[in-house]
Amino acid sequence: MSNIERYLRKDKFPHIWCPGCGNGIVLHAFLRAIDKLNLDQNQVAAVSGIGCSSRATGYVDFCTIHTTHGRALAFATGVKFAKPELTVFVFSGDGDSTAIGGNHFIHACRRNIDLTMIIFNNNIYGMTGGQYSPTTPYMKYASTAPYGNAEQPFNISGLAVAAGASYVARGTTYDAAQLDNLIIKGIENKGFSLIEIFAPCPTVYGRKNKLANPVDLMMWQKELTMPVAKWNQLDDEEKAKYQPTGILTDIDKPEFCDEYAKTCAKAQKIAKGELIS
Ligand SMILES: Cc1ncc(C[n+]2csc(CCOP(=O)(O)OP(=O)(O)O)c2C)c(N)n1
Ligand code: SF4
Repeated sequence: MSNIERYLRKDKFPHIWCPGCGNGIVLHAFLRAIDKLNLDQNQVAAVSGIGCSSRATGYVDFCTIHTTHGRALAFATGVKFAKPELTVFVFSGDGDSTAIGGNHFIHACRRNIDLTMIIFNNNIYGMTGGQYSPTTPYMKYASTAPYGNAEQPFNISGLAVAAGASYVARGTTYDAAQLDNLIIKGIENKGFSLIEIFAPCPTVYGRKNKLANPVDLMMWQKELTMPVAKWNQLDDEEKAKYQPTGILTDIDKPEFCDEYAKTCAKAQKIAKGELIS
């Protein structure tokens, strides 16, 4: 049995993902990262919402919860608070995390709670038949945008940086080898870590946008992205054409569970008369 196979719940296979879907590439990178860090399976928790990508929690042999649409971060916050010793992951789609779950997302970033969130960004609601999501690019097609999407998309990583996450990285399934390191660095960060991964959906997004061949979607990722060091050299007009990849933010910042524990200790001292507020 390979190192990776021991993390899989084989009785849950075959999985639901379509041929050419990027979700398996992301999950494989996640498992390689766990394996490289040699994390104890019983000390790892993975929490997901609802969507094709969120099915990932069913396939991995950790402490897992498949929760409700958009609410994975709320459950994960509870898990981390109750069991701070666990390494807690959140798997989420672009719809799950930035549409119905958008408010949880910005506040988890702001609090800097020690969770590692992986967003599988496929620019669409895959599971429910291709409604446009907050990351569907302008004028791309979706089942709810048959004449093109008139909305401007979120830049998820940019949103996380602005909202206060201490570690933010972006990668693609085209450059799968880079993902392990981006995820490892996120696990090592004590605070909220977001790894946004462009993961193609050939069946829904691709089919509606003349990119049904998974290789075409990979080439789209390649053309759309650029390593952040190279991107930083561009002028603003050129920057707008590309999405930087790699580590976008990595800062030291107080972590929420630690700060909350300190506040509780202070409150207890005040209650016992050992401290005046
Ligand atoms: C409260 C609620 N509203 C709507 C749905 C229907 N629903 C299930 S998955 C989904 C969208 C998933 O899209 P995304 O998060 O981008 O994940 P993907 O399937 O693309 O991986 C929706 C709207 C639901 N399950 N629960
Ligand atoms: S519908 Fe799209 S996101 Fe869902 S499994 Fe198929 S290819 Fe992947």
